[in-house]
Amino acid sequence: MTFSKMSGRLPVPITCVLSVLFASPVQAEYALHMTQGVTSIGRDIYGLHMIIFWICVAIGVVVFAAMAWSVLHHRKSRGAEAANFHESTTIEIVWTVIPMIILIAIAIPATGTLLDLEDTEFSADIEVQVTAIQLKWKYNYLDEGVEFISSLAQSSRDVVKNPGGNENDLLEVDEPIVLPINKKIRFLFTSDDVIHARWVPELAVKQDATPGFINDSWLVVEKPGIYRGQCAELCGKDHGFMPIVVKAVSEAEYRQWIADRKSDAVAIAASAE
Ligand SMILES: [Cu+2]
Repeated sequence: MTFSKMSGRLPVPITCVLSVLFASPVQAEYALHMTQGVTSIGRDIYGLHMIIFWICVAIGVVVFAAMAWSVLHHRKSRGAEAANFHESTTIEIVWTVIPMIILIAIAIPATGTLLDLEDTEFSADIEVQVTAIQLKWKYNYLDEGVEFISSLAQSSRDVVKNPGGNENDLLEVDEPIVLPINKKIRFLFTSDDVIHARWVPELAVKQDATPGFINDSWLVVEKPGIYRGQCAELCGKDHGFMPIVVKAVSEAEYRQWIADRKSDAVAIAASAE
């Protein structure tokens, strides 16, 4: 039976809800679920999220089923009378032990993922210092001596006057950060002015960039592509104009990009003399 045939027999409000839930174009537009991303850490966080989500669903089902059953079977019209008791040791033990078991079941995988997030061995292949500046991102490849500033692209600035038309409106930068895939990259975050936060959903970990402090995170990008993010901390009047574009490429392309950057820097220095 098709949905349209089936929905013809259902009350209007139910049809409306079913249409929203099952209409595929609508599902495609409403990407409400978190992304698995393209990093191992992203997948771990997604897995953790799903474990906790299903534990919450199970708790919700049990609690609401018990409530519904109690309301139906012990309603006043059936002549039910409320029990009157105090200090039941059994109940107190049950409602202490069950949540404890649930919390331990959540804490074990959560601690594992949290420990994974901390790069305690500092064994990165590449280290990049990321400095937030209202309203730009400065990247410094510490082992390469390559440093540059990435800010909102002119095409995105023009969009402010003439909005619409491009799905990446306000999400383009003049100089994207380039990273090789399958390499362990360690980021060191700080800020030159106020607190910013760096968040590229597909690269999973969100980190604050705080003046006077260094926060760090690490990742291994597993898939080449362009990944977009934004400053995720209200950092000033134009906070919404501080996008991030990450270009993940093969190692050979990354090496070539680093070499080009270095020779550009040499050429600029020579022309300034
Ligand atoms: Cu910011």
